[in-house]
Amino acid sequence: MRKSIVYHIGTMLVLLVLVQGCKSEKKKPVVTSEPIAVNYLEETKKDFDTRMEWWRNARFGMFIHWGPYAIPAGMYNGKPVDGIGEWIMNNAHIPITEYEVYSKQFDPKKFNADEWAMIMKEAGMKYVVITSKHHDGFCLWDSKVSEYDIIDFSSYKKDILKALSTACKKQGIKFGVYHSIMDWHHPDAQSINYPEYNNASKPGGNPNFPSYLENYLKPQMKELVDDYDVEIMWFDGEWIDEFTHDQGKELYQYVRSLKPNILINNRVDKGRQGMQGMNKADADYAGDFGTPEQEILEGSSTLDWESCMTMNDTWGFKKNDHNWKSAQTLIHNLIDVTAKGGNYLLNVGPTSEGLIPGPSVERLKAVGKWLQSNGEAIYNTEKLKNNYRQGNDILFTKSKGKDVYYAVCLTKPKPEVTIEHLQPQEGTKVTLLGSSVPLKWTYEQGKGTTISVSAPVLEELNEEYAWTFKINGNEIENKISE
Ligand code: H79
Repeated sequence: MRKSIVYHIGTMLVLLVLVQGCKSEKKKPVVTSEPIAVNYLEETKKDFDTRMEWWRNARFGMFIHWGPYAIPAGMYNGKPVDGIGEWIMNNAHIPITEYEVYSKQFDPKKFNADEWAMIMKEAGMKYVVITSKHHDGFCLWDSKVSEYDIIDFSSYKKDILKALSTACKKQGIKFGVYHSIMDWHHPDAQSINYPEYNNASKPGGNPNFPSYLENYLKPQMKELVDDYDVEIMWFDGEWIDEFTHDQGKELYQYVRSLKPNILINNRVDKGRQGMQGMNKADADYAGDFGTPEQEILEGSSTLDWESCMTMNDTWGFKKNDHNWKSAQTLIHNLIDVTAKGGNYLLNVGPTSEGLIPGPSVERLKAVGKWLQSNGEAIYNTEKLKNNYRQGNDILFTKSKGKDVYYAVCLTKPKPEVTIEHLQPQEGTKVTLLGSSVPLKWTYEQGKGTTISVSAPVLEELNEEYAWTFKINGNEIENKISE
């Protein structure tokens, strides 16, 4: 009986769909060969918020700088080369044909995409951005418009991006690529800013740059978006003279047209103000988020932003760079960025063999361990309306859409801690993340919430980096810290 009702309903639905189908078939406008132009720069705030949602909730991602520069690893002719490792071609003035020898040799036998994805996962990272192509021009996938790639040029001959994209998908990690607009290898892109790789006799830069954009860069965008599940297109090298604001807007439109819900950083256009990374206000620049580099915004921002940072002093691997930031610094940076409404894109520079350096892995494990108990103060959070911090030692975050607040202490809490900016709901329990023991608290108007931190609770937590109070309640509006 039931079956037949279901069957009949099913038949009716099919008929309805058919009838509807015919109706809409009749009404269809005349089809022309012109594509329907959508202006992706005129998105509603609601559509923008929807597109940005996963990224805003993710907070923490891995940046990977990897390419042939991992072979010299900061050394040239037996001497150390100053500066960031992936710039060695420029900094040591290495001729193209000589640099190509590294590219040929590139053969990372120990690369294991699943291991990398596991390192991200255990670190609590929710997305990754890897160099599909850095300024040196070498491509980590089998690009159909290039012979200068991992399959056609190097000894390795396996598609690195494909392996990583697949491995990340298995772990639920979103995949993004860093793609340099500046290209020191492509003859149509070598720039006047970099005379070693340019015919400096051409004023105004490389006259063939528009052809490079149309016939090389854009086809590469299509390959990456179509075949690698790219969710973030992270441009760089946009400052060269050849690249214009109009080309930036056009490139943005093009990449969005390939995948309307993709995210694109502000280096797709010319708006970025140096290393601070946010856009200038003098024009309508394309790009979904600002990109402070090696720094964190001074205060919070209502715009979307992501701080990218190294763990030592280089992006691409340098064998002599041992200047590692401590796990504590990395954790404090993540908290600081989160409280100010940003994301943290933390870099690793794998070796030429394909290994993420031990000191990086060690630190990422410590961050991951901290996030295991404190993650709810980071993921799916928003900044507070009035204050993101109290003094230098306490930072605030808030669960999205809930009256749940977090006060993260960067130093070990004293037996009594007063949180000036939060008021707990009556009768609510205040805890430290990682412990379920309720802590005694009192609230006094004008002073704030004083929490008694019991010594055994602290001891049992055995935390060394940052301590998070969780408070159901509300924000006190009259205190402005910045
Ligand atoms: O990929 C990594 C580096 O190789 C690349 N960006 C990160 C993510 C990079 N870092 N530093 N640089 C490139 C040096 C570029 C500096 C400058 Fe400029 C370019 C100085 C002047 C032009 C950036 C744009 C700062 C001011 C304008």
